[in-house]
Amino acid sequence: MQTTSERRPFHTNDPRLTPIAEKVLAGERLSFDDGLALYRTGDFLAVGWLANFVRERMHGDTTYFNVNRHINPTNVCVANCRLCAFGRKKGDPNGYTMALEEAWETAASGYSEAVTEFHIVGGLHPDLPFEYFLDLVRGLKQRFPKVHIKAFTMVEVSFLARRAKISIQETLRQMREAGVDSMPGGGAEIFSSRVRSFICDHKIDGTEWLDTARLAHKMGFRSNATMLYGHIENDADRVDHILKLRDVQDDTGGFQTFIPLAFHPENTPLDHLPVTTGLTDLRQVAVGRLLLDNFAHVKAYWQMLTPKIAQIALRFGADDLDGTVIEEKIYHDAGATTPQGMTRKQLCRLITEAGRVPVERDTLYHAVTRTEDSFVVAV
Ligand code: V47
Repeated sequence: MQTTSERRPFHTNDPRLTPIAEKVLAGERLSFDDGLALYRTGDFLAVGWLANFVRERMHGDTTYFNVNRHINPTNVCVANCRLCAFGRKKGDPNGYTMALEEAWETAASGYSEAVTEFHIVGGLHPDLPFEYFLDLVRGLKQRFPKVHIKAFTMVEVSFLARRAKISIQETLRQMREAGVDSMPGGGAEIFSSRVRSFICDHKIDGTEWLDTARLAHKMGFRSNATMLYGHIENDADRVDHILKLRDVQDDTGGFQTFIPLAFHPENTPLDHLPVTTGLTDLRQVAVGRLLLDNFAHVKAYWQMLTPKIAQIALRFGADDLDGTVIEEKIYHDAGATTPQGMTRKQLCRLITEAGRVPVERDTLYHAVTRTEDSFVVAV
């Protein structure tokens, strides 16, 4: 089949891709089987071409990044997930829990870069009361009223609700009152119960993750959605995961960004598994872009992909690189060798050299313009 995009004609030597390409070019929704074919075809560049076509139709050359700081208040966690190198059991000498003052100081130590977002996630601590997390957020809002607080995954929300013996709805209501503005996409892993029962058996199941996201969206929160790949899942598990996200998005429209996360096995009980390859990483970005026709953004999280693969991903469907990410811990505990942060200048260079146009954004994708020592968000 020969069709033209603005740049060059589409071509594939895999006949399975021809009807898929027709749907993509016509803006039609792809099916489960289309998703499987995109994973299984050997014509990897054709998959990338299609994802890039969609990405450019939605965003042109614009590529987003933000200036954010990660805060992980504790690594003490009851979940003991096989996928994780970050969590520690209570009493472990390498466990830590920040006093509130310490968490606020940690936030302040990155403020010189004028961050627009605090990204807060942590372990499921057996003893910390819900009030600790609310006070943490209240204190941040008081000290940094202009900074957006993206905090607590669906897994943490569900855990905190259970500990506080209140409903998920009431938990979300109190979080919002304390100052949480939106929620990160972590903890989704892979929704398949077969996989989940092996990689994170004590975590909420996929249905509960999706129901919590649905409820949060209906209460007005925006959130992200992740998919952890490169462990024991198969292609059908990945497609199933992505289509479940698409279903919730049809219902709520509350997801902003899809973020595929490559499994890093080092220092986890699954350290015998190989790390993902560049082609596998790029394919997740591309398939995500093609199946998630109702998601505005696909993020190439450079901390996990490496800056080099993330840069190429900007031509395979991604329109967002995440951010400066001061002090990432979760991947670095699992052996990531990427730097723990990047400056705005370094990120802009990656984007520009990929032939794209960098746009600094806030968490909700409003453009940010910088003055000498502050920032202004265009609404
Ligand atoms: O939920 C944990 C993953 C996630 C490992 O919403 C691991 O903007 C690989 O969700 N190897 C946390 N992955 C990170 C996350 C995230 C990151 C960036 C942006 C956003 C956002 C969210 O990291 C966990 C889990 O899926 N993870 N351990 C590991 N060994």
